[in-house]
Amino acid sequence: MIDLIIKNAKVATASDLFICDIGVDKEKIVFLEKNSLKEAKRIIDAKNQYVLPGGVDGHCHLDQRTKDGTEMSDNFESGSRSAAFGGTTTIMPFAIQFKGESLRKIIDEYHTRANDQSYIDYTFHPIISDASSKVIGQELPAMVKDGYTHFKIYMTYEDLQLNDREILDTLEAAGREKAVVMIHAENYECLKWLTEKLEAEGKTDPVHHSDSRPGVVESEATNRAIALSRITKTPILFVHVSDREAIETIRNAQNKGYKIYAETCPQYLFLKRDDLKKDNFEGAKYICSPPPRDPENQKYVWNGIQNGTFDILSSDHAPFNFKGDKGKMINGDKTPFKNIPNGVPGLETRLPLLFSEGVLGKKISINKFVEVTSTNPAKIYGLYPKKGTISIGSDADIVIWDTGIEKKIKNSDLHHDTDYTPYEGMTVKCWPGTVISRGNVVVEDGKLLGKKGFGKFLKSEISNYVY
Ligand code: DUC
Ligand code: ZN
Ligand code: ZN
Repeated sequence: MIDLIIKNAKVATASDLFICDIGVDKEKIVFLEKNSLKEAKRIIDAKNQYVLPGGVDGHCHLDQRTKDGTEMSDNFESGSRSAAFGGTTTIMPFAIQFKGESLRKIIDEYHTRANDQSYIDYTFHPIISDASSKVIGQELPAMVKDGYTHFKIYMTYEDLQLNDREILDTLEAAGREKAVVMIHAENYECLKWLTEKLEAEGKTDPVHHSDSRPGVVESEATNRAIALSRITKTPILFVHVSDREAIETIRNAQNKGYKIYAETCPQYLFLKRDDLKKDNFEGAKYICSPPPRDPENQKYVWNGIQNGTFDILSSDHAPFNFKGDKGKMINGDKTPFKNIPNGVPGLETRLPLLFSEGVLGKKISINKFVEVTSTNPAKIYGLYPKKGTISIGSDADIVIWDTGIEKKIKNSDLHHDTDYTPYEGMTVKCWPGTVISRGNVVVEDGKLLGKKGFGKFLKSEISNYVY
């Protein structure tokens, strides 16, 4: 007898929508059949609700080392727990390299942070901030061979940024090794210059974070990174794209046939610049980079999802507590914006927000939802078809969604360890009811049934996107 059958499932993949029963045995999907007469140790009736592949969150930060005295408020345990409650069954956080460090060392160190902690499966993206010839020439090829086939580089942040020449060297090596390069595109010199001007005028409140990083800071770097990608003939993937001009620049390059991929995040669909103006330092809760833009800009982000400019929608969960001296208030409630840690939490709310406003709000199809939140990140980061779809032989990572409900998002109901959500008070019309990871029920009826440490590290294959 097999382990589980989910009956009467309205299954959506990135390409299809059909009603069937799903058979699960030994962590895998073993059949998709209409009105199956087979027996199983457990039967769950999905009652014709949507049954989707578990979400794959291609970009989140957990227990990431910092250099400024701040501390992330979520680690692998709390982050993976809240991801599971939000319908995500695979996460991809970042192993950060600071200058002078070996990639091998930082990957090993990050494994010790993750080991036996996660409720769901995970892989890592290394961050390369030291593009020395040893790192690029020896460590990067070894890393790719070991199953870390995707990494991130930065065009900003004092400690992390690579200059154009270093980016060229890194892209050339990535192209040779067939690694996916994720790029944080903001022009560091421009935002530093703007920051100094704002400080000289005494403008250090949270909202001025947004003034230090106007859209052109992002679109200039985007345009330049595309040029560097063309020169080295290496595909690139822009992460957390927010600005309309940057979106147009990416779209133009894609239309010309360049292999340019892009990710956006809920903060650019649901948050806005004015949120950073909130009183009592509350604006700091919304500081992330790039910053939330104006409501008009949100239409361009939706359109970029609709027309395929964006391949992926990730959370970019970058959690810092609002209160206390390790997070947003590292220097009290007058901390100048320059010193406020960047990032917003969002692992648990990513899928309900997009499903509710996107699918139920008729902005995108259910197939597009699955594509950008599960299938494409699995494909781009070399985990497909093990992850990212409902098909025979795939891991049984499955979410049964409740729709026809109304739920107000409240931080007190979420399962991360962060003391706020920027989406407090927003109403969604769906929520994951049952969340299954490799055939094991992790969350059911609002209860955590999964086990810490069940989640395993996933080695990535070379992505088809960088052929
Ligand atoms: N970049 C990220 O990827 N996440 C949070 C903040 C940032 O600058
Ligand atoms: Zn970034
Ligand atoms: Zn990020």
